[in-house]
Amino acid sequence: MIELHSSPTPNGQKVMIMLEELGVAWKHFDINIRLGDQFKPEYLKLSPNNKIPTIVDPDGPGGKPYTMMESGAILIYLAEKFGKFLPKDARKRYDTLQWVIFQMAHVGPMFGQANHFNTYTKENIQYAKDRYNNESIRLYRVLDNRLKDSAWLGCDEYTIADMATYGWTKGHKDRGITEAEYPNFHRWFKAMQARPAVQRNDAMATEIRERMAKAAEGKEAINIYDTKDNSQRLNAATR
Ligand SMILES: N[C@@H](CCC(=O)N[C@@H](CS)C(=O)NCC(=O)O)C(=O)O
Repeated sequence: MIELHSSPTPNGQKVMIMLEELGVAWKHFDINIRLGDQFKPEYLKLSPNNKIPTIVDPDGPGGKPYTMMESGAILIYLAEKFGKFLPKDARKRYDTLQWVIFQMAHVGPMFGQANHFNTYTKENIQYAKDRYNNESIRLYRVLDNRLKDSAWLGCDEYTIADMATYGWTKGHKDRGITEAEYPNFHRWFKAMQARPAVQRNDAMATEIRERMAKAAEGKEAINIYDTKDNSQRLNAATR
């Protein structure tokens, strides 16, 4: 049984969607990043960068247990292990990998920074808001243009590139990404929502969030955005 040590954020959910699409046996181990579980020494042994998600495959390469961090790498690993959602045809395969890496390098980091400066910072830093919001809008245009030429993000098949990107794009309404202006993006988004594995993931994500909120009752949250504290937490846990 594949272990997913994670939290149902967009990065966690992309792996949940993949595991559901594959229909393999897997189990979610809750890592509550608000409580600082990612800095516990036992988690740092799995994920040295103190971030979710991480998987542990008891039957990894060479028949031995294998542990992995980084959601894009995890998707590629699972796709290769089970021979699904990363086409064998060279062109389609490299196209898909380009769009997985596009999500990892652009969509995730830029949307993440936009969320941070729009919602989580106490100060109103207009320069940062503009920079990341404008970049996010530009990335929606890139997605829409790609989906004008291609049924799915990677190629003409549903792949790990779609799974990687979907969760990050759920905030499109708040960003003013209208159906009239971004019709191809919306067509794709609806096709994603219609997938049974994506629907099962949404239900599971709600369940996990509720379970984690209950387990966190009465416990003190950390400020995960305080990079200085996080640096000290990592030092203390690994020294
Ligand atoms: N590139 C990494 C990003 C992982 C990441 O940023 N995870 C966040 C949640 S979505 C996290 O664990 N944050 C906890 C922290 O920063 O302490 C991936 O895709 O796996």
